[in-house]
Amino acid sequence: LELVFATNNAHKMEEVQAMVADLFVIKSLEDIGCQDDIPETGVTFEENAQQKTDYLVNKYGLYCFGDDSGLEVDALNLEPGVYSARYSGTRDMEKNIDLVLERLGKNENRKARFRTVISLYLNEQQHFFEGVIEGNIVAERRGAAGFGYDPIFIPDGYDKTFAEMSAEQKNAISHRSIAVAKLADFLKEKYAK
Ligand code: ITT
Repeated sequence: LELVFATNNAHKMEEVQAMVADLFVIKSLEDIGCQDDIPETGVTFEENAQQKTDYLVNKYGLYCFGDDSGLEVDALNLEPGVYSARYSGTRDMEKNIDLVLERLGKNENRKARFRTVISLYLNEQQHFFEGVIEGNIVAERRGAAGFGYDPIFIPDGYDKTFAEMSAEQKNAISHRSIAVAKLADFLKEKYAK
């Protein structure tokens, strides 16, 4: 089985590759010669994830999956949420993290979660898989691994931020790995040889 992963985010590609390497072959947008900036205008993770796959289905007729994800902070009314990639109005993650920390200030309620929704389009059918990990936002950045908001998020039950964990540690518990495990189970059950 070959599926195109509708992402321009190299970190997502790397994480998902490591999770499904022995299950199916992932093609990148580069592999299919797509350099487009796929529009993301939805107000839910589902809508945005499906926009990524709809785009490839409509333009190339390819079976594919897409990942829309973000950080939901309780004390910020679940922001940045679907706006995680451009919370400060730019894709500059330094600024995006600064804005979360600034808006949260000294608020004692640091509860937050990462959410991933994967859209899969296969055999003329649309499917969704979701992964969530609960945790807390720290006062200051910690760690240099991972990407995005990893330096300010500590998953429940741990004392390290995602950015202080190895890729293997993060991938063992992350929102993305939970969603990818559901995708993998589905593919194994339905399409195993
Ligand atoms: P694609 O749409 O091309 O897949 P993107 O980076 O624009 O890539 P999203 O639209 O899903 O992805 O935006 C999600 C943002 O949320 C992303 O840019 C990160 O800043 C953040 N994010 C997503 N997953 C994350 C993770 O595992 N760790 C930390 N931050 C994450």
